[in-house]
Amino acid sequence: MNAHAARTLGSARDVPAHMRNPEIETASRDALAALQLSRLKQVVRHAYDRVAHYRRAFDAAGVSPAAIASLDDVAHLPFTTKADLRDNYPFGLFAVPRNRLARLHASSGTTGKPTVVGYTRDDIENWAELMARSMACAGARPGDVVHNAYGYGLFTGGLGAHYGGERLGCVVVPMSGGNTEKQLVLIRDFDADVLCSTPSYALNIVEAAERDGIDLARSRLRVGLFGAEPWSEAMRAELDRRLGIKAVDVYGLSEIMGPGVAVECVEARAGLHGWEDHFLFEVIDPETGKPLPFGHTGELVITTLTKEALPMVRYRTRDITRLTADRCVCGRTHLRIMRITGRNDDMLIIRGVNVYPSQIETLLVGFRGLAPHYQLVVERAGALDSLRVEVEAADGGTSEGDRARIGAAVRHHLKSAIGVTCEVAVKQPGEVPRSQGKAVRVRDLRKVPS
Ligand code: DLL
Repeated sequence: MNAHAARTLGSARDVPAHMRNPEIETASRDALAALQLSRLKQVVRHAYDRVAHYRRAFDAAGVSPAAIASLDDVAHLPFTTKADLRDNYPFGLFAVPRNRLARLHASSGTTGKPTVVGYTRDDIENWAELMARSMACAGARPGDVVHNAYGYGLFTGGLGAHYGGERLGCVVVPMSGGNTEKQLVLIRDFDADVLCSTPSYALNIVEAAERDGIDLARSRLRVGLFGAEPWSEAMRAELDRRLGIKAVDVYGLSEIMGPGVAVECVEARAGLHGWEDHFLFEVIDPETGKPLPFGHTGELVITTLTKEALPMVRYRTRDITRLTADRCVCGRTHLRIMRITGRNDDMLIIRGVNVYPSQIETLLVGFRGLAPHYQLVVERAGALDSLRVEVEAADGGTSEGDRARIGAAVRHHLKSAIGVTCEVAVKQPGEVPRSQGKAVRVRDLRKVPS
C-alpha cells in the first residue's frame, strides 16, 4: 500500500489486508467528495462536448458544464432514461468513435429494441478492477476457485464476474447458466470456493444437489456472490444454510457498467457499498424528481464519473432503495445502498396496496410446509387487479387437505403482514417454474389481449 496516498486520502490505519484498494476504500468522506467533484466536472464536460443528446438536453435545461461548482449542482442536470438509450439506438449516446470501442453488451428488455452499451479498453479495465474489488469485499480471495454461473454473452453478468475474478487472482470456471447437473459435478470436482449466480438460480442448483443426495453445505463453497435480481433476507438465510456459505448481495446494471457497481461486505452484509470513486449516487422522489436526503426511500439515480465510451449523467435506474453513509464495521467509508426492494416498474398495485414481489418473498421463503419457489400472477377482474400467489408444497408432498390449510395460512399471513388480499394456490413439488438466470416472479395476465 502506498502510505503517502493513504495519509492524503484519509485514514488507512489498521485496514484489513483483504481490501483491494485500502487507500480508496477507506478514504475520508471529504476526500471522496473532492475526488467526485473533479471527476463530475470532467464527465459532464465530456458528455456535453461529445454527445449531441446531452448537448441538447443540457441546453434545453439551461445548464452548462461550467456551472458545476459543487456536488449539489448535479441536481440541475437533466436525467437520462432508458428511453433515451432506445431513442439513440444503437450508438447515439456513445462519446467515443467506433474505433475506440473494445466491447459491446446489450440487454434484451421486455419490449422493442435492446439497449446497447459500449466500453473502451480503459472502461473494461475499470470494470475488471471494480469487480475484483467487489469480490474481495464479498470475501473472495486470490487463489479461490470461482464457479461462475452468470450467463455469458450479451448479458454483463458472465463476463463481468469473469474479468473480476481473474483480476483478483482467482481461478475462474466459466460455466455460464443452465445445465444444472453439470454445474453440480464441476462445483464438486473443481472444489469451488465461490459461487457466482443469480440467487434464484443458486436455489435451483442446491435443490438439484439435494435431489441427487449431494450436500453442498459440505463442499468447499464459502461465499456466494448473488445479484442481478431482487431477493430477500429470507432467501439469504435459506441460501446460507443450504449451501453452507455466506451469501452476499452484488448490484449493477449494464447501462452504468454491469455487476460491481455496489456490493455488500462480508463482515456486515447490511447494505451494499457503492463505489463512490467511480459513481455518484442519488436517491430521488420518483414523482417529483427532487433529490431526497440519505435515509429516505426513493429511486436510485447514478452518474458515472469515469466512463469514457458511455458516460451516463443522472441515469434513472428505476430501482427503489435508500442510502446511508453510516460507519460500517468493515472500515470502508463508501456509502451503502440498502437492499433493492424492487423496480418502479415491478411494483404491483393490488386493491390500492403497493407491493413489490420481494416483500411477498420475505413472507413466503421459510414458511412451514412450503418450498422457496413462487410466482405472482396478476389478473384483471372487472376494474380491479387481483393477485394469485402460486407457491409450492415442500418436498415429500402433502395431501390436498394439507395444501388447502397451508394456502389459507399463507393468505392470512400476507393479509396481516402487508395488507394485500390475494388468492393462494399451493402447487405440487416441482410445479413452479425454476430459474436459469433472472427469475420471472410476475406473470402479468392483464396485458394479454382477450
Ligand atoms: O443484472 C448486472 C448484474 C449481473 C448485477 C450480475 C449483479 C450480478 P442488467 O441485466 O442490466 O444488469 O439488469 C440491471 O437488475 O437495474 C436491477 O433492477 C436488477 N438488479 C441487479 N442487481 C440487483 C440486486 C445486471 N443485487 C437490473 N438486487 C437493475 C436487486 C438487482 N436488483
